[in-house]
Amino acid sequence: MGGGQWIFPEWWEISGRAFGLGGAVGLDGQPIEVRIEDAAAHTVWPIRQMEQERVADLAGADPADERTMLDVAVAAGVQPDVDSDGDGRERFLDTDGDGLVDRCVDGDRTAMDGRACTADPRFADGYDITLLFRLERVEPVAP
Ligand SMILES: [Ca+2]
Ligand SMILES: [Ca+2]
Ligand SMILES: [Ca+2]
Repeated sequence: MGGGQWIFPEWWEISGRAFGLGGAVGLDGQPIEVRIEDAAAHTVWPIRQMEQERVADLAGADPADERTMLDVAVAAGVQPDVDSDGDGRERFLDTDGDGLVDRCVDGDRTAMDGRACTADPRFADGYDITLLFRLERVEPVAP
């Protein structure tokens, strides 16, 4: 998506749950209103997409910022927690402390050095992400 404000990947696989369901039915028994108070959406964000999402594309970010969303997650101490390719959990490291991942360790412990390692197809795990929503009912105000 253009505009540089869309940080989420294409969610080709997503599941959701809704809590606090309510509503009302009309005289014919058909629903006339459905309310959802809380909801959760779940997906796995693959390494392949995270290493393509640049921080610089975010609104208000420094265009010279080379970090990707994977770099940001790794710098925050968060490693992928979903073994998508079944070879064990992969690890990503920033060995020189510049904020950019430069070593990838595959599930079988094979290490690959260099910035380009994150684009190697052997690295295919992902981050389990759940987004929680609280939906508040509002009354529209006339303009
Ligand atoms: Ca793996
Ligand atoms: Ca580095
Ligand atoms: Ca792998």
